[in-house]
This record gives sequence, structure tokens and C-alpha cells, in this order.
Amino acid sequence: MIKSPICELLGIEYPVFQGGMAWIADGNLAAAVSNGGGLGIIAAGNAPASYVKEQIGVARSLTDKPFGVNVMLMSPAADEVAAVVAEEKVPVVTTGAGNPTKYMKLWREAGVKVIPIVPSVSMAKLMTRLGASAVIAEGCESGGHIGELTTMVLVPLICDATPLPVIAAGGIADGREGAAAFMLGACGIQMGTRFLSAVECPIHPTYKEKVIKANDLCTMVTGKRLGHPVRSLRTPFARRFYKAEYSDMSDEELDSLGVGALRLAVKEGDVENGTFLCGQVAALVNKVQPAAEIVKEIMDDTERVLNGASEWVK
Ligand code: TUI
Repeated sequence: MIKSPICELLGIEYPVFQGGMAWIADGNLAAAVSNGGGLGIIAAGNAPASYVKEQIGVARSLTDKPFGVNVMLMSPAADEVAAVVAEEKVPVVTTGAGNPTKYMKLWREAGVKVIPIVPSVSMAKLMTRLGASAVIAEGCESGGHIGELTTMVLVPLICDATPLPVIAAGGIADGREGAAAFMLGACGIQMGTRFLSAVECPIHPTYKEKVIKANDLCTMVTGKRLGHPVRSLRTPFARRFYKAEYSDMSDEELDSLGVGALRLAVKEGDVENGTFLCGQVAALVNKVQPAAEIVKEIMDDTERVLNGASEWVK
């Protein structure tokens, strides 16, 4: 049994977060993860506050365990979503794709535990000063919007930079990676890609199948030219976008090429026009199983690996 300070802090059984995947992580998936003993997280993505409020209601109707909301800070609706998180007194808020400074006071005063995703040491230090409860150190192996550093480098650097509990994310899908995260100093893990294969994950069947079948070189990073690099499956659309990035297409035109692409992947499974956000660990995700089983399996496997970790120590 792995118990760490994050379990006590949040009142969860296992130190496992489900990543707040935009367009994907709804109240039903979040509740399934929370009922399995982890921390389920509803993704706000670019959705309006009304959607987030509705999904909080869905999660509350399905679980009495703690859950979270992820606020995507590049969203035009971020201000209203931040307000809903405070009004609803959601137990935990995580943030991504930006600096949440302007919401920290509002959330803390509402009793919401704030756990920002940090891609750098400076952001971890700032969040520590502003009263975050923990931070998530997400390496660039992850799917979606990514920073510069790998999990292997970022996690120990963040652990050295803050006294707060650190959750490792990016490149974690099985017990070996789970154990490695704890060895790097993390006291919990967050997984997105592994939960793409959950029974309760509401993505198009084509998306799920592509994740299950993915091999080591199946993801690529696009969007660097626009300042927001994104890791996704290497689909015809991703290749087309990549080529356009290195053409003389204007930034505006390039930006518009990506509009609506997440929805097309998630809802339609459209490989010609959709962006299938996905981490490198898709290569290690090979089966569809209930979310609660994923939570328990990775923790059991992590424990087994950690127990055998001193095999070569003489
Ligand atoms: O946020 C994520 N992953 C995401 S968000 C998303 S939706 C989206 N769609 C299209 C384009 C962009 C986003 C899909 N995947 N992960 C957490 C994360 N946060 N990664 C990197 C960051 C980050 C980056 C900069 C956090 C803070 C930050 O601060 C910059 C600053 O303002 O100083």
C-alpha cells in the first residue's frame, strides 16, 4: 500500500490523479477515477462555465469522493470558469497552459486546494509563494500543450525548489514509470494517456483504437512556431500542420488550420482534420479497462517495482 502526503492532504486512497484532458475528461470519467480511489479531474478546456458547472453536478451525482477541475488558462472562458470553481467550492483545482496568479486568492478564500501544473522551477517557486497546496511537474513526454523539460529532469528540480508535495506527470503509464516518479521525489502521479483507454473515457472509438495500437514513434509535436507546442498522434492532419508550420503560411492562417481540431478528433475520430492529443506512453497502453482498475493496477505495480528496487544494491 502506497500512502503519501498527497493522500492525506486531499483525502484520497491512492496518490493517482487523472489528467484534465480538454474535450475529454468529463464528470463521468472524473467520478469513475475518484470512486476508484484516485483523484478524478474534470477538464474545462475551452468550454463555457455552464458546461463546467453541469459536469461538476454530474460528478457530484456519481461520487461522494473528492474530485478536481482543471482550468485551461488560455481559454477565453477562464475567468468565468475560475468563478464557478470558487462558487461550487470544488475540492481541488488544477491549472494548465499558463500562470494562475490572478485566481489564487479567490480559490484559496473559497477553500479550494490549488494545484498548478508547472513546467519550470520559477513557476513552482511563484506558486509556492502564492499558497498552492501542491504542484504538478509535467514533462514534455505528455500529450497536449507541453513545456521544454522532460519528466526525468523536471521532477527532481521542482522537488528541490519547493517544500510542497510534487505530483509527477508526463510519460507515466505503468508501474515502472510510477516507481521512477517516486524515486525522483514525487509523492504522487498524474496520468492522462493511460486514462484515454478507460472504459469510461468518452472519446471516439477510432481515437481509443489509435492509442491502443500506438507504437514508440507514434506522437509528434506541432505548434512550436505559434508558441504553444502540442504533442499529438502522428496523423495525416498532424503531418499537414507540421509542414504548414515550415511553409510561408502566415501565423493567422496556421492558427485557423487548428481551430476545431480537438473536437473533430474526440467526437468524430477524424484523422484527416482532427488533433488526437496523446503522450509518448501511448506505446505502453495496450488494453481497455475500467478507470478504477487502472488506478489500482498502476499502484499495485508501482509498489511491486519499488519493493524490488534494491535488487542490484550490494
Ligand atoms: O495544459 C496542459 N495541457 C494541455 S492544455 C490543452 S488545450 C490546448 N489546446 C490547444 C492549444 C493549447 C492548449 C491541451 N493540453 N498541460 C499543462 C501545462 N501547462 N503544460 C505547460 C503548461 C504551462 C505553460 C506555461 C504552465 C504554465 C506556463 O506559464 C507560462 C507563463 O505564463 O509564465
